[in-house]
Amino acid sequence: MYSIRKVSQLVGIPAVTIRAWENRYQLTAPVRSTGGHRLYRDADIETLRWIKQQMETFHLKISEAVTLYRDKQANKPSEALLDEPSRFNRLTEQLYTELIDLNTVQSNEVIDLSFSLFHHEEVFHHILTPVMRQIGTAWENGVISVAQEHFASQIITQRCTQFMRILPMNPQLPRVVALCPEGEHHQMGLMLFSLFLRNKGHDVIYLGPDTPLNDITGLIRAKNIGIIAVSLNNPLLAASVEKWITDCRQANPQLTVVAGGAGFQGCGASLAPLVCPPVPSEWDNWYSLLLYR
Ligand code: B12
Repeated sequence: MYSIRKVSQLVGIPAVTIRAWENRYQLTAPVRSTGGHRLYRDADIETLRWIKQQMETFHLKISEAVTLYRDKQANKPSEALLDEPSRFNRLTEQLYTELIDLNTVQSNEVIDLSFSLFHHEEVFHHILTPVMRQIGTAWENGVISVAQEHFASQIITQRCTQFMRILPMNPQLPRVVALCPEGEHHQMGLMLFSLFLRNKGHDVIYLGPDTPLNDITGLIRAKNIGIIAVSLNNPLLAASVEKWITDCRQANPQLTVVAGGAGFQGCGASLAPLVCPPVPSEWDNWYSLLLYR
């Protein structure tokens, strides 16, 4: 239990404001100590933090933030105080600012807020992916350093990986290995597709960027892999990857290979049917057609 002074320090809201919100909106419900002082629980602190973040991120009045809070409590979609694209944009901008300023805590807070407001798929596609695009472009244009890009990539992939861990798994479904071949460092597309498969219940062994293909051959048998997801951006690597995929399928006829990313765009006829559409909204359709035909 925390005193009002401690709560004020922890959340950065003056004690007088906490009391005013309490009287006006019953946001927090402290118990009283024997001396009559207010005592708050962790849940009260969470509530106040959430409200404060809403007000700062979306420039909301307290009454508007309270409305959002009540909608969230009731599991009700919010009456749009701001339309959805503007909310995505605000969160994307804020996350970008925190990431390039190397602020671990604040970056994670913006991501937490995003997950508290939207479905996780919306967060991946409308907030984390645009931020990654912005970061990559800024890096290529020399606006941000390698250190800033690494920090941002690291935080974003870490948060996506956490999701991989918590989504429920269906052991009946084929196990997947997901990788970018050696030399390929762009991993956001692979991560999104891996999350898509995890969401379906597949066990995904996520190997990520820059993976030597030679190492995979043994792993397919040892781990009873049913699906390999390969992501490629660099078309110069396409020929060698295509050869590896062909050899791999010959050696393991039961294996399903899914190829994705701009690097496969001009690939040969043998690989073309394995290339998945780049637009995530088409993945569902493609999934039912190819994997379970
Ligand atoms: C972020 C980024 C980086 C980051 C990557 C960080 C990371 N950890 O992933 C960093 C800064 C490291 C980087 C480095 C480089 N980059 Co870069 N980068 C980008 C950027 C801005 C965004 C890529 C991204 O994350 N997109 C978000 C994901 C979700 O989208 P996506 O990759 O397009 O994937 C979609 C689909 O293709 C599909 N998909 C992808 N993979 C798979 C896999 C499967 C199985 C399936 C089903 C679907 C699927 O799903 C996604 C759905 O939206 C793009 C430009 C852009 N605006 O796209 C350039 C871009 C990809 N980079 C490029 C280049 C050239 C480089 C460098 C060579 C730059 C350099 N001068 O050194 C290096 C190469 C690094 C390497 N060896 O791989 C070029 C690639 C051109 C090409 N095709 O060869 C691009 C297009 C920029 C450009 N305009 O020229 N980059």
